[in-house]
Amino acid sequence: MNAGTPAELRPGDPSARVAGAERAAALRRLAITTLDANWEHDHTVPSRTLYPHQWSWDSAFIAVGLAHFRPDRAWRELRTLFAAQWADGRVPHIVFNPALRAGSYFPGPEFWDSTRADGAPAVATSGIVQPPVHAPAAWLVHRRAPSEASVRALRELYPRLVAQQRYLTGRRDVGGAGLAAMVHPWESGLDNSPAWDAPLAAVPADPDIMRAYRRHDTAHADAAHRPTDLDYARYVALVDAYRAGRYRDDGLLGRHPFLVECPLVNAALGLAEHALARIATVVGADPGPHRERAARITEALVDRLYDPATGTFHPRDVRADRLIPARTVLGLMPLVLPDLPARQVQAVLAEAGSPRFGLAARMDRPLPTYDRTAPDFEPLRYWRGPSWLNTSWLLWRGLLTHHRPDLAAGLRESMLALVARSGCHEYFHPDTGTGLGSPAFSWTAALLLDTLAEG
Ligand code: 9WN
Repeated sequence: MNAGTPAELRPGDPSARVAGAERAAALRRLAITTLDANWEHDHTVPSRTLYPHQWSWDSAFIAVGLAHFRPDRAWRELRTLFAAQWADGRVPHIVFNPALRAGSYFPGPEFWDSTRADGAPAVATSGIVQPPVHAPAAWLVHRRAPSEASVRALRELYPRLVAQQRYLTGRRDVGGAGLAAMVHPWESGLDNSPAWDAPLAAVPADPDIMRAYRRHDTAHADAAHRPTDLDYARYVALVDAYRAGRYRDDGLLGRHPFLVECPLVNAALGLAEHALARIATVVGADPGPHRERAARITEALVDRLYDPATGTFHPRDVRADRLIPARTVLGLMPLVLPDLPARQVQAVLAEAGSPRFGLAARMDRPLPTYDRTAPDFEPLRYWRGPSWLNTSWLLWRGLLTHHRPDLAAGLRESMLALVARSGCHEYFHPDTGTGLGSPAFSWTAALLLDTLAEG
């Protein structure tokens, strides 16, 4: 994929360097304009059309980007999200903006009905979570723009971040090994990844149920690029089941039809403890317990989700007690962990460099979200093939952590080329780089800023 990008970055060629610098400046301006346009008084919407409320892991990525030009907003973004934290520590995956009219997103606040659940905040939210990338994000924001205000913000956030971890490693430890189990594919952030096909197939759902609701997403994006109605029937059935128990987590194993340990959620969980150890030293708390918890999470992740036979990480279906065979980008995400053992680092690098994902120092195509060689690889459909900036960015950070600047540079260039060609789209065709989904997507802009800054 090299369509439309300047002939940048041939080492030693001064005109290429100028083109590279101009491209970087243009990309930075585009990213800032996109984030400014999506700012909504105390948070950033992922997209004005498709996602007009506040989303949890989006806000973490967005804060990382805001730190590059509006650190005040970065802290505001995180503060607003954590103000909606539940009493049990869960950080909801959506915080609804009460000023928006009913029907501006499905499933909306009336569907989640959160305010009747114990310990929910006054503002309407969803009842599920997303990958806990917030502590790492808070640390990056502080590191990018350290100030008295950032130390104050960290002090305020620290107990909330600790409570978020406690919720995930406590109430959500359904498998009993110290990892968090998801109760819904939306909790992974990769909603319709092929990774969820097998456990979702076991979820009883009325295939016609979607006739009773109006999907909002397909009014704003091509239905062929989105999850199917059958996917949505199961998403709705899972929310129904969880909401019927008032979003309580006791006894989930006996009653909830979808329980999965995801490598991305749990890699984020471990990385969060590493970040909390650093934050603890700034706010005068003890980093020791965080380091111990980080080590336990990495150990459990390797023990439960790594398959020596395939040489990659897989989600574990807790109900069926087996690994899910699909090879998705989720399997590469544990590379973000600084204490990932050398054997698994090598395995992830081999998987990423295989024709399935094509990572290289000079990449001819961007990183896909699913195995390119799989017969059900779908280059246009959401998380079933297209390239997304957030999974690429997480892998890029992992490569920097594990001292692979050559591969990190290749991946970085492929990310910049995508946006240079198509703009701040939500996701991209993994062969042509054509932009898909929302054309002004916040985390694409935010993570672009961060990627640009560390060239
Ligand atoms: C459901 C907001 C969110 C992201 C998710 C992405 C998509 C929602 C949807 O949009 O999910 O949560 O309506 O499809 O899959 O990762 O956080 O950008």
